[in-house]
Amino acid sequence: MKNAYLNGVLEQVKKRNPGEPEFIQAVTEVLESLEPVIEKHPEYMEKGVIDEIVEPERIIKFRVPWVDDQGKVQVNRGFRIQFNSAIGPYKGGLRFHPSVYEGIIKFLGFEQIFKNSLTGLPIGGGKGGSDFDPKGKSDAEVMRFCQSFMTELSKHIGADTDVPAGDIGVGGREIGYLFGQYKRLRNEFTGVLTGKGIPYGGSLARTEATGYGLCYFTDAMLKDHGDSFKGKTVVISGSGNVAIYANQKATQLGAKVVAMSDSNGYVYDANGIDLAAVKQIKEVRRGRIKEYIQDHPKAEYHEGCSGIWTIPCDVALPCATQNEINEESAKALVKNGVKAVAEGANMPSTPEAIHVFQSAGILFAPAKASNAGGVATSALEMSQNSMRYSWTFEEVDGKLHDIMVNIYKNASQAAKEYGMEGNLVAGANIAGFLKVANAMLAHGVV
Ligand code: NDP
Ligand code: 2IT
Repeated sequence: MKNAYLNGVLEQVKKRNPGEPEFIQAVTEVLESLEPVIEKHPEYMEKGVIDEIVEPERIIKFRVPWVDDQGKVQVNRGFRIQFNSAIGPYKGGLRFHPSVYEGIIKFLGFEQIFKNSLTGLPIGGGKGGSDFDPKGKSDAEVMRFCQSFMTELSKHIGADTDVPAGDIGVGGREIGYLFGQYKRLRNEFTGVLTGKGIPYGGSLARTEATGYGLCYFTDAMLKDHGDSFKGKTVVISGSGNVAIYANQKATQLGAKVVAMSDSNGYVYDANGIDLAAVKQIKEVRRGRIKEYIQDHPKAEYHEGCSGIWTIPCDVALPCATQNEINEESAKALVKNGVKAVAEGANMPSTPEAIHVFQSAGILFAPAKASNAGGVATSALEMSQNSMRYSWTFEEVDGKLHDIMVNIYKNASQAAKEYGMEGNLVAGANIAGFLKVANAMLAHGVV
């Protein structure tokens, strides 16, 4: 980065957030993208908007005690980072995974500001979670954990204040327990969480939204370059919520998905992954992806996560976790002829991997833009809750589709306007930033 002011902001962020490499990584990328913006609009620098935007408005950190099935007390740590409320109530998921610490929630909350802005809907940025590991826990243990987590969280959220949702390790089951506890504590039935079950205020198509949205975005990007999903070979990492519905939509759009994974390993099925089997393993049995080969003898299972990127494919959709594609994996994808990489997970490509894709001229869709369909549909769930009304699946899916095509257009337009045509990383960061920054300017410094 050449700009001395932006370098100064980054130095300050590094000093204030030691031991949080994921947060520094996310901030560095955004600040780099903002160089041409500062040159054209020095007011964002002069009025302190950039100094403010890298500092969360509020960090809530709390103890989560719960009793396991053996009667033993367990203690986890809970977080909610309310990062930016310039354009709407804080909005973003909750992640339950043993790797969660403040730096992970901070990076996710920071990314969420720009992603939520890109959706065009009135939602600010936030994120939360816990180092609780739902794997191997009984339903009753998960319920007691969720109730304890919400007992504290309920003091800080609300339908017009902060609206959490799911992320890794938080799906329909967890949202149900969290909602039940909020309702009990507050005696109020509002849209305080999204991703709710359909019988109690959930939106149709929210379950599918992130994966579907990722494919709508990728399709728009491919079409803009005279191509489409038809006949493409696709590799998808992960086998959770995002991965499953990305597979479903890519297949509907004419592609063949040949591989999926979990944190232990990946399966390769040259005939195309049998998605019903994956759903049965992951959504119904909460099992491991290697169980797939038990009734698919022609499929292969390999231990380890990174090997999935050595499978030749036209389109790669990383849908598991941060930094899952490093430089070496990116080079393997390029060598094998990948045409497009679109991020379903948050920050799945390292900066070095992004550099490899962009210098090879690969179409690259950054997470903030390409995975925004989940939170966009969450915002549609909030609208429906406020209206005490619900739209049909087709209505929600149609809105999601249009939102994703618009995000693609806005990100590519912003990249062009700031002299970086085709660079959707810069375009998404800039387009997401401008709306939030202008709202912050309008509100003044308090
Ligand atoms: P799920 O918990 O449903 O699935 C996560 C998947 O990723 C699982 O297959 C899991 O494997 C794998 N995974 C998780 N952590 C790791 C790890 N450290 N190393 C390797 N694999 C891992 O989560 P989602 O599908 O909801 O989330 C996936 C990604 O998408 C995350 O980055 C999330 O932030 C992002 N995202 C999610 C949205 C949503 O609406 N749910 C919206 C936008 C982005 P295993 O079962 O072995 O842990
Ligand atoms: O990363 C994300 O955008 C999410 N996990 C979804 C957040 C939401 O509020 O729906």
